[in-house]
Amino acid sequence: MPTTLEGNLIAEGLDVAIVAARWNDAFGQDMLDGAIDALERHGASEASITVVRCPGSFELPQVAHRVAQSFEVDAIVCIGVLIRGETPHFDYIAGESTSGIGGLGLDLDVPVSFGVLTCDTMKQARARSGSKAGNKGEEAAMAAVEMANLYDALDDYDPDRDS
Ligand code: DLZ
Repeated sequence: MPTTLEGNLIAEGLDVAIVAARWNDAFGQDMLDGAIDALERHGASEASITVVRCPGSFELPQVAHRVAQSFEVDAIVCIGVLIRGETPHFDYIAGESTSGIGGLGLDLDVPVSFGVLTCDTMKQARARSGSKAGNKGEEAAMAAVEMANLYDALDDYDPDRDS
């Protein structure tokens, strides 16, 4: 049998920071609430969750980077809502936000999850922030928990232990 390493969904004992952008907060707040609720339902205490608010999705990578420098966390969840307008502005912000958050995950010692909606319409944003298509804030929170526990499992793993 090969060894399989994976992270569980137990949030007890994990310190998690949620960085949430304020743009389109009608949907962002529901995603933030979903993320907090998911963490608490999986064992995180209120005191172990820190919410950091920033202006827009463009700022998410900058603030998440600063969070990792400022205090100890086991994982960071980024939450934002981008809704396409009439100009290419959306594409520039979405690109920076996505590649910035992805790059951070590679640079930092802790996982950074991506709870950023990139929608063409408000209807799509509504569907993904707690109605028909689920709650992407909740999904990002659970991905962060799984990743933090996976990193712990990797840190503890010794391939030579049983040989
Ligand atoms: C400027 C802007 C626009 C047009 N649209 C959004 C959006 O849909 N979602 C979002 O999170 N932020 C948006 N922003 C704000 C930028 O992310 C950023 O905060 C500003 O350009 C200031 O740097």
